[in-house]
Amino acid sequence: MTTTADRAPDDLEATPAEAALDRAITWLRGRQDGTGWWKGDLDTNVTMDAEDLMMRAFLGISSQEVTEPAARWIRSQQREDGTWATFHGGPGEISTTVEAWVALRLAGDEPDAPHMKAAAEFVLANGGIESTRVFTRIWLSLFGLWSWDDCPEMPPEIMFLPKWAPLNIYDWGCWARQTIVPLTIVGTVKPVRPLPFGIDELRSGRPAPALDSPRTASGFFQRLDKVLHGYAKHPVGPLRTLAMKQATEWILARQEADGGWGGIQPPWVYSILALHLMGYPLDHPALRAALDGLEGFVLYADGPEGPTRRLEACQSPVWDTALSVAALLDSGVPADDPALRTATDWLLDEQITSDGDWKVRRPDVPSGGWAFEFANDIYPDTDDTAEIVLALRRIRHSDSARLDGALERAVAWTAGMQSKDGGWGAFDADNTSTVPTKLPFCDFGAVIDPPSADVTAHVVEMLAGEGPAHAGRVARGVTWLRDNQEPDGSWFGRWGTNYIYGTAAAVPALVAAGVGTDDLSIRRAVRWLEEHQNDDGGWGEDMRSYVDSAWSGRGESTASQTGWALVALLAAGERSAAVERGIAWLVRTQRPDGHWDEEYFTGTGFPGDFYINYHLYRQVFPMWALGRYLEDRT
Ligand code: R03
Repeated sequence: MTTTADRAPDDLEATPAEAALDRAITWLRGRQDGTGWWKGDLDTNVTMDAEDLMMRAFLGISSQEVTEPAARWIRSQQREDGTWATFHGGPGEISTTVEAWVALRLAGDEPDAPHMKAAAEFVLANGGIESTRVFTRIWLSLFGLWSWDDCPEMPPEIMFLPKWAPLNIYDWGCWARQTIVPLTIVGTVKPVRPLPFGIDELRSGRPAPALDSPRTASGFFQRLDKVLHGYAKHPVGPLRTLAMKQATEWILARQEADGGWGGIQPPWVYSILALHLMGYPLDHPALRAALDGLEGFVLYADGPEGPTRRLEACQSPVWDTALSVAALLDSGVPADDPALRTATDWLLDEQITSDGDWKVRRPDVPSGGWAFEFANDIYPDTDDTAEIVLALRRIRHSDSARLDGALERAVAWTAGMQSKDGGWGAFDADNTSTVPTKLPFCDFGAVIDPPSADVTAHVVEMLAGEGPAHAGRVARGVTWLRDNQEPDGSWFGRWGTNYIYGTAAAVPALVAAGVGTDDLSIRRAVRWLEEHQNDDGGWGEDMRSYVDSAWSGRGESTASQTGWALVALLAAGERSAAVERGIAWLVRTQRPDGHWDEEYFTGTGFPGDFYINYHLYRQVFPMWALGRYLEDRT
């Protein structure tokens, strides 16, 4: 077959889709690091930067070199109405706006400046700091701007709970686990370091809301919280000391090679605070590495007002590399292309061959997964691992024994991480207890990691290609997917937005697992996608679909979501006018340099609460679609 990669970009016989794909290949090749990986910027929201400035103020290490460009970035993200949002085009969000306001006060902005007054007005109109999330009020408490008595307790004695007991730390999603362990220390010390300003401008004076009924789980835990507050004033001393020591050791044992924890900002920052409060000096090797390592998550840019500095919540090199390898392969780049070979070698070096927290629930499963980030050996995830296996199975490598061995190991790990219900969560098996979600502490973000349709689909698609040994697991995964299809024919997207993402994962997986393209579940998915195509030919879905089902499958067209929808339709065997119009949208909206623009966020950190703009999604997913579309026709 003649691949698009074989053709010169100015080939007069290339169709518009072929020419677009050629330009896209060139753009993506040009973005590979010399050592083999791809990494797009990962945009989230200004709580990252606000908390960085608050952390520095708390530790007494603020500097103009950090504060000024960070404040400039925060100001640049404020919208006309004075608010900050958690995604492009989203509504003002109160906790984000409060944290940004405090950070700008730290940077010297005066409360009567117009932009600060506008922010304060929005905060007051929406219930004041009394209405912010627990994490925001913990930050305020560190400075005496909120009372520790009015923050939910999270006692360090949670470290003593055995792994079968409700609420033990292994019943929490790994990101929540890594966050609450250091926060038990912070919340026990309850430090207060006053600032030279107050935040009365943001107080509504509203009394705390009434407790829920004692017969509900949330009402029960609200009352338990009062008991724990009492206990915190007179704890059994030696127990508390031992618990704090265990928490500290747990944290130290999980520090990664880059100085951080879990490859994500919250545990990183709270672990720094916890170690510091346990008496570790800032020049202790663990804290030195942690503070220096944070610098690796910083993105610098030149804004219209001067240099800016912003912090990534997380970094996605492994994920981006897997998606990019697949994009190039789909585009017809040969399986032994040098760019793919260096990417493969880099990925092979990243494979995790040591144990992590996942082992608590799956003690008999040997290691072999991949994590999302550069350094996160304790928390590999099944989603990254599945996508890597899918991509690398198609690579022709000079050391095929090494590649095969690595993939065998990865397949065994992923298979072993299947949950009892037949699905797959991202980081742990059977992380399904809903008890943690009922705590008053947990008012932000998912705190458990149960199986989701997108992750289950990626794993099913991968295992389906791994031979009959996995047929039983695949069959149970297929049943899980069938059982979790929405009544309208779509699937929920846990880590990408939203039903378009879930559906784009599920359809190719079911087909790979042998479900016929004429099966009713596939037909219903196709119909849902076709019904949600925009008039311009693209697809888009607003983040609001996570809180309001009227937004399901609806929103302005974006490159990544159009790519996803097409991937699903093509897997379903569709060669329809809808497909042609989608392809035409991708061709029409591509930039001359082969890239696509995408201001809208299409990645999900936590449905309803935390969203991600992965900068490479706008590139790799259109390439998946164009490549698969063209491959079919040659
Ligand atoms: C896309 C698929 C691969 N996928 C991995 C995706 C990783 C996504 C980045 C995660 O970044 C986080 C940011 C976070 N914030 N707050 C929390 C958090 C966790 C991860 C958080 C929320 C609640 C609690 C603790 C921490 Br409790 C900003 C599978």
